[in-house]
Amino acid sequence: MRDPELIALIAKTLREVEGLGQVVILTHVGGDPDSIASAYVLRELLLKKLKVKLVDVVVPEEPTAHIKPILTYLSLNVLEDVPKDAEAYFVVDAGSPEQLGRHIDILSILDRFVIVLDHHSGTVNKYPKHVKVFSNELYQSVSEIMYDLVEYIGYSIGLREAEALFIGIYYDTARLMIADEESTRKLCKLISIGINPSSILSSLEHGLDISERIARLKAAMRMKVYRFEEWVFAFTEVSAFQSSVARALISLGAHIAIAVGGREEGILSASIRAVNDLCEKTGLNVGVDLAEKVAGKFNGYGGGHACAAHFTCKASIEDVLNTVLEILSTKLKKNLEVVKP
Ligand SMILES: [Mn+2]
Repeated sequence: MRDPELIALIAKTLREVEGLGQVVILTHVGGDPDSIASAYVLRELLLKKLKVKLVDVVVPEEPTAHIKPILTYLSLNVLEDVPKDAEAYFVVDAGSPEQLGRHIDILSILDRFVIVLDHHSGTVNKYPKHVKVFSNELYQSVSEIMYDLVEYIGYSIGLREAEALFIGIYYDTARLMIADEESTRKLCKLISIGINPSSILSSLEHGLDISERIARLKAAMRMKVYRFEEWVFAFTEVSAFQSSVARALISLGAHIAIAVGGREEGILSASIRAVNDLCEKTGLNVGVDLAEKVAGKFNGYGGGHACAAHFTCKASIEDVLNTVLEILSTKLKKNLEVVKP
C-alpha cells in the first residue's frame, strides 16, 4: 500500500455516504481507461458494500472512441448529464476542476458531499476548499488507489472488477512502460485472481479508425523537429486526436512530442508525451514544467504527470511553440537546433 493514511481517510469518508439513496460519479472530460475503471469499481463498492441505492456514472462531454469498448466490456452505462438531486458526488481522475468541462458547476454545490479521488500533481490546491480532495501523485493510477481501498475496506472484488483495475493500471502506466514495482505487483495479484490479460486486451484493442490514421499521418507531415543536443523534440498541429498523435510521434523517435490543435475558436488543446528516459535523466516533469506553465501564461489550464500531460489555452500556435522552446532550453540546459526536413 503506497499511502495507508490516504486510504484510511478515504475509507472514513466513505462511511459517511453509506446507505445513501443516490450518488453520482464523474470522470474527467471524455474519460479514459483509468477513470472508467475506477468509476466502475467505486460504483460496485458503493452499491454492494456500502448499500447505496443508486449510483450513476457521468462522462462529461461524451466518452471518447477509445473508451467505448471498455464501457461495453464492463457493461457500464454512462450518462452525459449530471443528476442534480444526488446526495453525494464523486470525481475520479480529474486533476483540476476544468477537466469536468461544463459540469464544473457541481463544485459549487455546498450542501452535499463532493469528493475527489485523484493522482495528478498538485490536485489538492486546485479545488475549492469545501471539496474533499484525496490525491497522491505517488499513485500511478486512481485504479491503484481503488485497489488499496477495496483491500483496506475488506471488500473482495469479483472477476469483472479485477479486470477493470487491471485495465486502469495497465493503460495509466503507458502499457506497463512506466510501471514501477508496486503497480506491477498489483497487476500480478489481479492476474492471480483469475483474469486473462491477453483476452481482455485483445477485446479492447482494435485498430485505429480511418480518421485517426489520417490525423496521425497529416500531423506527421506538418511536424517540426528540434534538437536539444541528444534530445529530440517534435511539435505538430492537428485539430483532433492530439494524444494519439503525440504518442505516434514518440514511436517515430521523438523523446518529447507535443500535438496542438484548435478545439474551438481561439482555444487550443494540446497533448504532451515524453519518454521515461528523458524525464528521469533531466528531471523534466511535463505536467508541471510545460502543461501548467504554458496554460498559466495563456489563460488556460493544464496538468498531468512526469511523462504525459495535457493543456488547454488561449494563444496562437506560434506563441505556444515559442514558450515551449524557451522552457525546454532552460530546463534541459542544452543548445537548441532546428532539424531541417
Ligand atoms: Mn489516471
